[in-house]
Amino acid sequence: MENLDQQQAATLAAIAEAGTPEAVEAIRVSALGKQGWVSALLKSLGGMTPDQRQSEGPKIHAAREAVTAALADRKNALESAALEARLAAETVDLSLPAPQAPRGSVHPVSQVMDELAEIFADMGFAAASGPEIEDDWHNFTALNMPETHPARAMHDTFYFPDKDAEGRSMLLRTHTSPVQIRSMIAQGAPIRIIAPGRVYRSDSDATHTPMFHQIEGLVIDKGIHLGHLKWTLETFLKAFFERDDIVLRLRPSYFPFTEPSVEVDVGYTLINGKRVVGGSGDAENGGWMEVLGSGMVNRKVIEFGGLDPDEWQGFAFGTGVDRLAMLKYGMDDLRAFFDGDVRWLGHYGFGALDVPTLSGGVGVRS
Ligand code: 2NL
Repeated sequence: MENLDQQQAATLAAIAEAGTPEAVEAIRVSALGKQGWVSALLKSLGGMTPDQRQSEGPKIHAAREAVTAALADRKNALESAALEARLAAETVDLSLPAPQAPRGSVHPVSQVMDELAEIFADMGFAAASGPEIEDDWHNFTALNMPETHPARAMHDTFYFPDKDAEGRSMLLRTHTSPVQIRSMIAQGAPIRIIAPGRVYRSDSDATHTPMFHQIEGLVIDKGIHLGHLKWTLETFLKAFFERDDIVLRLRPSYFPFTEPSVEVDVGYTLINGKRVVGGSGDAENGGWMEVLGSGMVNRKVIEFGGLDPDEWQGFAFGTGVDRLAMLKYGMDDLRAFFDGDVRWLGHYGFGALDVPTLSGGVGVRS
């Protein structure tokens, strides 16, 4: 059995020296493999007398265990060393500056909608929204627009081919007024809301796009009169254009949903051939520009909203967000608003963090 001790010592020494997993595997085969010396010794037990077997068996088994354990230890050690080497080689330098990702910008229409929401929130108006696919009752009938009203024609409105379950014609809303009808019915009075959003009309030329953005406002309460309307719109326009010298001109007009109806003009001054909002439109170099339509809510509309017009009165107004944005930020082509040209957006867009606030300025640009 000297032979066994020698072979075991030689094998353990070889294992200790093995530098690669392949070398460890070769030693395993030479010792424990079918032709290996440990396997040969185990087989030799079969030809021994019981006495020999009793004295040699434990030694042979001990040798096998010692070799097996040494192989496993060496394999583990080599694997950890390989992992350490990889970790050392593959470190990431977190202090390196990351490549600059392209940054988007906030579209002027979104920016102006945010400004409007901020200004009106300060006056106690909540922002309301509703479906862009409407039925003709909410879009027309409830707004006192009879079956014969020209705006109902296919020529002006995008209709869907199928009617809804109640037999109503379905269409793309032509204004955000149905949102306010829905609010009246759902929440009752008093009401102070704005309804900003996309609206659709079958119209397309240099100054009209089939989809555009509108904002409407609705106040319903007791004892509301034209004075409240005038103060609200004047306060809004001063905050929006960020000027104290805003002068309004109210002209009588007609809308089916308001009575009386007023068109609101704002005075501007021509500076280097450009219209700058502010000052009386009657001054030299001045002029008037229509910016809003409004009026006292028609009694019939209050009734369609489920309220008693002898108890509740109100005013409403509406205007185009795209046009407001053009006026304030000096863009002169409406169609560029919907082209999605990133160069245009890069020039006219706003930073995502330039959130409009009354204290910081609603129209800040960093
Ligand atoms: C315009 C004029 C206007 C309204 C919208 C309205 C809504 C309800 C009741 C009564 Cl629910 N009125 N909205 C009133 C007057 C004018 O818009 O020139 N829009 C672009």
